[in-house]
Amino acid sequence: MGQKLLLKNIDVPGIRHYQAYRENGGYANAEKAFAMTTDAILEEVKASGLRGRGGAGFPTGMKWSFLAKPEGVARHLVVNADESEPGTFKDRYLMEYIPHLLIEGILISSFCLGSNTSFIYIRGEYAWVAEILEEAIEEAKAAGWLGKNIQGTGYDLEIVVQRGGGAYICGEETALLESLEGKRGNPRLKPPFPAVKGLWGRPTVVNNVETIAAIVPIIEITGAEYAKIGVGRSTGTKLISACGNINKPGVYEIDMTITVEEFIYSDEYCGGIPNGKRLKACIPGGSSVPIVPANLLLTTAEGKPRYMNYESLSEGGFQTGTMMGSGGFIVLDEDQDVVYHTYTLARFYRHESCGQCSPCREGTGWMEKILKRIDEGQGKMSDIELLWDVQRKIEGNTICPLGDAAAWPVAAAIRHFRDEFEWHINNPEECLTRNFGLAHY
Ligand code: L3W
Ligand code: SF4
Repeated sequence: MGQKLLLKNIDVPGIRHYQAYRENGGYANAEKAFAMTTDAILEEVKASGLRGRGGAGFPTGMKWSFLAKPEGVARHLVVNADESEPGTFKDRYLMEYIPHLLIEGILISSFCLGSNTSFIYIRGEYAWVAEILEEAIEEAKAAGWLGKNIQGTGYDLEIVVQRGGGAYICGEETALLESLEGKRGNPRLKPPFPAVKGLWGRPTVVNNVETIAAIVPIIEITGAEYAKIGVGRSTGTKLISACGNINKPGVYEIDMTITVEEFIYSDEYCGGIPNGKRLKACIPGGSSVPIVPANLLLTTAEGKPRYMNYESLSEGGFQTGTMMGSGGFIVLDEDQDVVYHTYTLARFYRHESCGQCSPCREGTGWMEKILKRIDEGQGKMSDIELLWDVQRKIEGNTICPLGDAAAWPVAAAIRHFRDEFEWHINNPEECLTRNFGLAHY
């Protein structure tokens, strides 16, 4: 059983509310942080090796140290709770069941960064979770953990919960900031990074929900102890939301030392594949990362076991590896049709493209159309090369990572499952009568 830091109290009755959270050690780490200097808190975060849990894995301590501090200009912390990546639902779980962990994390982080107004930007579809957060914020305020002169320290903090309007692109940090400013959620060109020029042009740290929640155990056990959990640059614990063809879908906290095979087959985690079916493929990090076939998922191209961490999952690069991404682990069994799933993902990215850059706006539409006709048995062999060509022209040529995210699954599907594309083209009749597909992910 791996060490639990974020979910250790998740089964405590009433933990959603202040009283139970406080009785189980809640806000003790905020108290501890208030007795430290802001530099000392930053040093703990750096020492922890914590990497951003939203998908990019950027070192949190480094991001915080980039925060500009011009005289007389307010700074902000913005928590990215716009969790919209297909297959990803771990932030919802944290916010829904233990909201005070996030609030305590925001409190410590905001104190360290010098933010007096911090924001939680939550996807609009999580309306009931926004209400849970608002209730928890009121409870924290009533107990003196938010508002003016918190616990007599002289430090003031307000947390504003802002609901999104239903656009996936607003999970991209600069689109999120635009949306928070009341504008259309179009990504900005970077640099400047938000740490220098963010919300209303002010220095802003944007971090994922899980990243900010992890600040609480880092203060509790120290950065050095946190860094001892996990392996290499994959320190601490990671939440994985597992779904698809598995016996036990759900959210798991892992310490990043377990193998992928253990994660899929052990009863502690996914509990294997239903009905004795064989594992076919997996998208381990949310839909924006390359799909890999079972053989390359369980072992690397060199035959070494693959582990559930940033380095091991990406070993082999895009030719034979994949990515940890946001930790949205989607398992496909032998009955799943990769062409169909690639088509549904292409449809998703076409729908969610903000349309600012031509390669993404036009390319996602082309990929959807080509995949649709192949999926429906109306494709021709030259479509495979055309699809390959279109995805290559998107990757690396866009303002934000949505373009890459749309291209990578298509590239990986062709690279690893070309025979399935050919089968669709050679068997048009069967394409129309098959009944593949996962109900939800
Ligand atoms: C200051 C520098 N800050 C980098 C900051 C930057 C950002 C972070 C990472 O995309 C990925 C994407 C999705 N000075 C800096 C600096 N920063 N250099 O570091 O930046 P970046 O550009 O590597 O990534 P990103 O734009 O944050 C995120 C992938 O995640 N993804 C998305 C999942 C979506 C969810 C969701 O719905 N919750 O998780 C999954 O894989 O494709 O590649 O903060 O400002 N010199
Ligand atoms: Fe918009 Fe796509 Fe360009 Fe991102 S890559 S800015 S989503 S058009």
